Amino acid sequence: MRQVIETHGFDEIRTTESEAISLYRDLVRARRFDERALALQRQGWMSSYPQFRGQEASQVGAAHALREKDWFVPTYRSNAFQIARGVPMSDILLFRRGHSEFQSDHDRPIFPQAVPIATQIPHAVGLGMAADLSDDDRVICSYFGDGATSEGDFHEGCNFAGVFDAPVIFFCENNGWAISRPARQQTASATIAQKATAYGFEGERVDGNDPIAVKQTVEAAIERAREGVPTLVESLTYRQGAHSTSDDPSRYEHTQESLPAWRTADPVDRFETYLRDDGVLDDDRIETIHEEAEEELRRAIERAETTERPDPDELFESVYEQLPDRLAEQRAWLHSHIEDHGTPEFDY
Ligand SMILES: Cc1ncc(C[n+]2csc(CCOP(=O)(O)OP(=O)(O)O)c2C)c(N)n1
Ligand SMILES: [Mg+2]
Repeated sequence: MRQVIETHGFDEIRTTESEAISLYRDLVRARRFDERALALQRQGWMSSYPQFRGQEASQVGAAHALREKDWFVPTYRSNAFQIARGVPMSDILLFRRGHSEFQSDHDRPIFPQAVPIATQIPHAVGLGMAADLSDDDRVICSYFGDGATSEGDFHEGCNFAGVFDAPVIFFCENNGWAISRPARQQTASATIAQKATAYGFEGERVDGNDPIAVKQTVEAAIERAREGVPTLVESLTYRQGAHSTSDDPSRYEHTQESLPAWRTADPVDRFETYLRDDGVLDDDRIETIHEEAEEELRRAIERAETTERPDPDELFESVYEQLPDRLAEQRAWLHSHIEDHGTPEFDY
């Protein structure tokens, strides 16, 4: 497993000072976003929110490895990746206020967030096969959790990618939990990474709390993918918060005594300490980065608040050309409800 946190000197770990600061800035942007988003949800400002606290490095590091043209195929917990990839924070907030499409005109190749577990994995493989068939050297990076590895879609996606040499990175964020189910009860395999062997490609474990290690792992996986060899990355990280704002972790034991300290360590604090020790960051610089992130967030919230609310009819679009009777009835009910009671301002 790559664990470079004990290594010192940026030459040794193949990164530059400016890249290290850029990683740190994105960790801070992601962390502040996550904290504020949780508070906004609690105020009834937006719908249910899945925190990613503790997983920032596992996402930001990989986002820095991807090239502009590469596809990112996210889950509901991949917001830190999207922030680092340049998706405006307002878009992420608006998604949680009912907008299904990005509202800004950013042009990053990113799929919609998948909420059904593992369904995005075969989509990612299809994208990879399409890229391969059209001689396009794009790589597809698909995120999912430890729980997703128990789904048939995971197996089918990996099997197809191995058989058809699809340029895909299967990025499993092993955050220790699938809601209340500890990861150690998810599989009888010793590791998730080793499952790659059965599919005929590479599997690698990485310290997911170390953004530089994650970035280097994904860079190597991109190179392999371009040669037609997929990689299953198991990023060892930790979900510090609840599963989502609908979860009550006090109903299950939300600690895992058996995990080592590096696994549950806070990735933002740890990287900050590392960069301070190396003389790359000082108080002033850190304060400026936090202030800039706060200002960006303030503008994103303002933009989200001043964006017109989505048309409730959008709920019924995009899936069926012809609405089935059952959904047509529900739409008619919604219309009469709005006519009688109006559209509620805050009803999350
Ligand atoms: C197909 C499907 N089954 C069940 C669920 C309910 N569900 C939502 S999140 C979750 C756990 C997923 O755990 P993991 O894959 O480890 O991702 P994490 O939430 O830890 O990021 C489950 C079972 C779902 N969304 N989709
Ligand atoms: Mg999980």
